[in-house]
Amino acid sequence: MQNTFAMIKPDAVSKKYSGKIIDMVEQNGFDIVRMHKVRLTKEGAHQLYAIHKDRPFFNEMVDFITSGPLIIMVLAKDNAIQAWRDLLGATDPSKAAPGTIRSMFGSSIGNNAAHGSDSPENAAQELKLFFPDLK
Ligand code: IDP
Ligand code: MG
Repeated sequence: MQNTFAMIKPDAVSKKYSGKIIDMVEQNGFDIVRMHKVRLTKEGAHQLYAIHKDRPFFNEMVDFITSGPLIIMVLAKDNAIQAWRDLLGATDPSKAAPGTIRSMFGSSIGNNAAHGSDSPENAAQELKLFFPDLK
């Protein structure tokens, strides 16, 4: 079993898609190890998105991710990091495969409903940032 870090972003939370997304988590064989509804501070957003700090839309990302409550989760499954990325679909919902979370619940490349760590290194970092007590 592997852990990954997942987040239901403010767009999907405000549209009341959380339950549908959590249902997909469970139906696709992930175990929900931890789950919290939280609000990110600017500082938290800067830490989460540190790897994107030189992108032209960095401030837009920070404003969006701090715009409302989000749901953070630790998900466990065999090969969880890749499996969750596969279930998310492409970053741009209009390019995401049918049946993926972003294709079903995302509305733009920024407002794309959910997040998942993209590598073991980033998963370790994101899990430590949001769930520091997790062993
Ligand atoms: P990922 O979430 O699929 O890993 P990344 O390239 O790591 O995609 O980008 C992180 C997040 O930044 C995306 O999920 C999306 O919310 C936002 N983002 C990516 N590209 C754009 C863009 O061109 N405009 C606005 N926001 C973007
Ligand atoms: Mg990424």
